[in-house]
Amino acid sequence: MHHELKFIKQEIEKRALNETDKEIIEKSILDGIETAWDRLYKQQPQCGFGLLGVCCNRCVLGPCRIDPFGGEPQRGVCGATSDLIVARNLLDTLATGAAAHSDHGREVLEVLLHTAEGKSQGYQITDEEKLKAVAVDYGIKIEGKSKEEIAKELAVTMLEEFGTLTYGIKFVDARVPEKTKQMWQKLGIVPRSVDREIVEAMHRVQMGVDSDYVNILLHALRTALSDGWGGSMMATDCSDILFGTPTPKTSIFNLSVLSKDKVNVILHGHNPILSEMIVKASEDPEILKLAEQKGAKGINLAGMCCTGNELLMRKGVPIAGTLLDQELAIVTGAVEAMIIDYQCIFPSITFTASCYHTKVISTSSKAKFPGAIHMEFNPASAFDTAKQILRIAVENFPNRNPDRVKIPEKPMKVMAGFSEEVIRKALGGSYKPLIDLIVSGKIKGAVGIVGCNNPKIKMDYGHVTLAKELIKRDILVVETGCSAVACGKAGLLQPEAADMAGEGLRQVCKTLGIPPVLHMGSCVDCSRILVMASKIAKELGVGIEDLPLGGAAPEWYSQKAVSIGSYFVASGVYTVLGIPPTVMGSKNVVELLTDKIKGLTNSAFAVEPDPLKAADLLESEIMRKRKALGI
Ligand code: MSK
Repeated sequence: MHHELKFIKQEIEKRALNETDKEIIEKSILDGIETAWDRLYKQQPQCGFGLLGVCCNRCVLGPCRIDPFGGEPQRGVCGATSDLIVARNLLDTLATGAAAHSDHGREVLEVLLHTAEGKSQGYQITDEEKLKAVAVDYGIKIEGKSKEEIAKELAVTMLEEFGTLTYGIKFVDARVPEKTKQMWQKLGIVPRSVDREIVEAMHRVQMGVDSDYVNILLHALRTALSDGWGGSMMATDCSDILFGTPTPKTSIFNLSVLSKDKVNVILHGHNPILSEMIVKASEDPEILKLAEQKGAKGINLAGMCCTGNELLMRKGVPIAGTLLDQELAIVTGAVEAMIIDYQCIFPSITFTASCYHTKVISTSSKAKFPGAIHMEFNPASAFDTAKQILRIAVENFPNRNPDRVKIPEKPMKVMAGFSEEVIRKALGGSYKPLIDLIVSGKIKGAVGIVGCNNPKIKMDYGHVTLAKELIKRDILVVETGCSAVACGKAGLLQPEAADMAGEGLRQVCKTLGIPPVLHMGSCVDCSRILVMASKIAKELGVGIEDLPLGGAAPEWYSQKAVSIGSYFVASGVYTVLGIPPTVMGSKNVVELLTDKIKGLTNSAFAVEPDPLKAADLLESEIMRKRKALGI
């Protein structure tokens, strides 16, 4: 028994950094619930060919694989080498991620269009100032037009840009610094439209089409740019128009945000169009009365993954956790309903829920989960559906078994809501004060830490260690996605965290009353980082590739992260990955992505699992760019 307990404690320590997570991981082990960590263990050893990216199963000549040690076979049945197989697999992966972000964006645009036409229920145009600013970027005349007319024209123009009608993305014209654009023109990677690049990527990976790994990787960069400066940027901007541009908010993070006496509803997934309506419905008197009748003291909404980030940024809704917290939230035994749309939802989530009283409610026709209650969500009846969904959650409250409930009691305070607009306004309307601080060396530069959790790395360790190390070195950190949540759980998103920063950054944060790690939103909101970088570059009259910036994804898992990392690198931002991508089976591909690309975009990928060494790499790259700028 003593040995067993010791083993459990060791296992918990290996799995997570945060104490509240550890408490529930212990419960998951004692309850006998299988989680991602257990499934990773059962998958060992993982396929060596797969890890190197040298297996190909895209046609039935195969599946084929290449001997990574130089023996036979050296070519697949079609004749593809390891370079081609690796590059094609990478393009396929990246296009999947770009499609996910961009399809999310398209749904937001459709809601904007329906709202402008008066065909949606419960939505409204909340940020007219942003609507007008984006319309101007899109070359739309706004004088004398109602907000609905402008919104309709904007939504239709953006939706057309998804296809092939316009042969260009207006955000690229309006927002990318001239020098950076010229770099893309030289490389032939200016994105032409969102869907076009993704469809062309699918065409190129068909057997017998693109067989040149360099050509494939260049198209990968173009596809990623159509995501970052296209689909994701449209998602961010139009979500701001519909639901409001984020402003600073305080809230709380981690599994302690669940309530002992209220109906707990977790909002998990990515798109704010569903979750915003659930927030609205949760304030409906009829729903609140039902909750009271069922013995609850109200409704407690908590976010998870990026839908959580969307709600936090605009409404201050607390966040229960990141990717690896989704199962743990259910294991608390206190969740009445987990409402999901799409992306980052474990296919096994309904299986986990079946061990407790939790109902999983799926809402998108494109993401069904066997065992979930499916309540299709569409803009025309959004509010009614949101109420129906909440009724299911409330009626499930009496089924909660108090003997199986364990909720941690250490919520962590956070400050979030740092949109690009807010940061710029706080600086007095231009980036000049920030540029001055960078020139003076008080702030050496900035790094965007983004991406997920991955059970291959102790949960949150990569994000938190890297962020702490960078701020200590006077490097400002901006974050999105699960990275921001990880650092929030560790207390880095509070103004008091400035005490952990180097002297220069500490002074700046104390003067402005901001944390040294700024939460800029969800995964699609990495586009806010691009906009901020581009505005700074324009003020300085240089390209983004010249700025002392870096990117990092210490614990990434998703195809979407491949797209984000690639549009960072294509935009000129050196990016360090904590988990190796599946490209190591091709020396040529690795050399191109980590070295040769520097001559093309003044940036590159690096792979470094140790966050302290990753901080060294990022700092030296920032210093290199400072030197080149003469500062
Ligand atoms: S939610 S893509 S696990 S950051 Fe955007 Fe988190 Fe990664 Fe999903």
